[in-house]
Amino acid sequence: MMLAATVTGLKLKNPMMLAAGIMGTTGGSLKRAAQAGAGAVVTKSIGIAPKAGHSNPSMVDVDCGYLNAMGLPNPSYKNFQEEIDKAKESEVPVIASIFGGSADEFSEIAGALCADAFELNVSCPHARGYGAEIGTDPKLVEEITHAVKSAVNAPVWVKLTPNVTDIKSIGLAAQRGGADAVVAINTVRGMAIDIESGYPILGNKFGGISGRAIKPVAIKCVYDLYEALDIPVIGVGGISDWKDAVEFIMAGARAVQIGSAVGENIDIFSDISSCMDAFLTEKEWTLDDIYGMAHEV
Ligand code: RRO
Repeated sequence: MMLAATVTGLKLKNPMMLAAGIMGTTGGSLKRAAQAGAGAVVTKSIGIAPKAGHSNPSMVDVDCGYLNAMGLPNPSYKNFQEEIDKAKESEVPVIASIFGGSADEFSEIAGALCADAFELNVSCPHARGYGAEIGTDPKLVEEITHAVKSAVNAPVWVKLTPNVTDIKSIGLAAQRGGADAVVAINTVRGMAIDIESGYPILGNKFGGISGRAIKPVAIKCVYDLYEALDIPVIGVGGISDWKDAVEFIMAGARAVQIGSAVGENIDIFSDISSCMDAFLTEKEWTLDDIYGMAHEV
């Protein structure tokens, strides 16, 4: 296979990673995704203190994807290093997704964890004081990125929200703060209502959409960020087969992450790898050839 890729210095056997939030709470499940062929795995977002999350229902199947408002459930960084270490047994890079309410919280968590890279979650669409409430403010994004860069000796990725007018300005803020890459996109704000009762379905009333429905939104964000930034873009949002992954790379993604579709088929990583490899061989293209190809026209 000719799919090896280097992303912010991390060597990946293929550019398909497990996205944050899916199977990412235990070392065992992260290891399972790695064994299924993921080139790297990202943990569930981890914070300062243990958190139960929003009340149920916290996830619902909607047309073309899922709507979730999990509410950042996590065991806290103080109880998480052993899960990262267990995931490391799989010998693929393990990226710690972290969230906080301030630059100090982000750097406390990152400084205490040992991981191959950190993904800063400044993009959860439904968490008061966290996520997108921070990630829509370029000054805060720059400050947090800079603080984490000073606290760790590992690549720092910043995961962006699409729920903004201009994602490029947030990407540029991450770049100014010293980010090694940006990850685009987190879920798109959404809502569903039960027509029998007239009530919002989610316990939190609204949440974030993932899955097929958001792929074109993500492709446009990746395309715009590729043009605006000097650092690599990692694409995520609605990838469900190898053609989607190729499309993201052509839009300008150095690597991609897969979340919702893993729930239906854990073998998606190896399925995509073998089909992408066959496609590149048939076209006589390399990964580098298709990287950003859509910008050449
Ligand atoms: O836990 C969540 O509810 C959640 C997070 Br942290 C996130 O970043 N994105 C999302 O859709 N849900």
